[in-house]
Amino acid sequence: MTLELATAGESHGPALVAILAGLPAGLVLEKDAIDADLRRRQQGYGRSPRQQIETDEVEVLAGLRHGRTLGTPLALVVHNKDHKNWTWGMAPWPPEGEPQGKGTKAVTLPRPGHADLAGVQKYGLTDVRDALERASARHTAVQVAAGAVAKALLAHIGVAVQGSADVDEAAIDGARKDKDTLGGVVEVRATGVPPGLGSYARKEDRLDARLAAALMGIQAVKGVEIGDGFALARMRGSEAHDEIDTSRRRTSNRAGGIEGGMSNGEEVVVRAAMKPLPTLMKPLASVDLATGEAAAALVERSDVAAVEALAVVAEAAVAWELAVAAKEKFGGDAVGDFVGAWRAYLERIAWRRTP
Ligand code: EPS
Repeated sequence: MTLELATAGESHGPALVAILAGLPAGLVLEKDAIDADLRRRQQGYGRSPRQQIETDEVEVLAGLRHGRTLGTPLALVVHNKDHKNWTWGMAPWPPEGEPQGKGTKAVTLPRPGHADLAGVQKYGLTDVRDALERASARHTAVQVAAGAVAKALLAHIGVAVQGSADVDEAAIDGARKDKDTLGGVVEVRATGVPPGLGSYARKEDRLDARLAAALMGIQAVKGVEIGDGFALARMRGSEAHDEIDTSRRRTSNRAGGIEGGMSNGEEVVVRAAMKPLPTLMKPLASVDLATGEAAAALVERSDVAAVEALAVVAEAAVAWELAVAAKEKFGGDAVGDFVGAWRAYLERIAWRRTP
């Protein structure tokens, strides 16, 4: 069974939801490990005061019994604590009583760089909030929860995934002072990935294409590179490729662990570039959709920078894609089947992870 992920949830709605289908039975999950990743995502320099409202925690509604997966769809929920301030404005059903709290007035000032304008055009909306709530990066919380589950599965085959970000706190302080925002670059490294995840057979099978799509699917990501990526374009072939030694390992890793759309047994290295966040306290020029007049864009509480959060979200996205590719390769209705197929494969290709 293919590993599949479906999510739902708006930023200030009642909750974020994920359904993970295709997990093998008998996978032991630890609530603390999932919650630890949720906490990591909320931290980081430059985050919005919203993070003081939320203390993200996973709730499981289905697919788990006594901490072990049942091989049935796993349903995860992360509640939005801030919803209590939006019960009228974000009520799923027509709200009763007088408007109160946040989100009661229609947003008509689209922010350059956000989903606001194209969202209302595409879906025929009059209130930008109907677009921005789902477009918000808030729902990455539940994707991080799914990534934590993927990491638990990958741990059974010796694969570990870690994201990191370089953060310039002084630059973030400066941007905050100037009512501005910042982006940044994150890197994700996966160790223990055996050769042969993904395939050259079809473009949608390619592991690099899948990782790039997964990272591009995260809010504010505008660029992805695998290994030395763009720098490879300026090298000669003799400098760019990773030579093979007699143990079939590489003496360098400029390819970032992927060749021909498949993992090659080296560390998988990917980077994602995040644009500066588009909600500005000193807003850019826009149009008031209600009047058609020139106006400043919406000003709303937001992050100054979320690059450290992106490192955690990107780690989860890479872990999820690697788990999908590993499940595709090794199969298994029970965790033992999955691990058994992995062992047999490693024996056949005589591959051992580097220490
Ligand atoms: C976001 C705007 C801010 C961020 C939010 C993403 O939310 P709010 O408008 O409620 O302050 O804090 O991120 C999160 C809530 C989160 O948990 O990551 C946006 O517009 O994308």
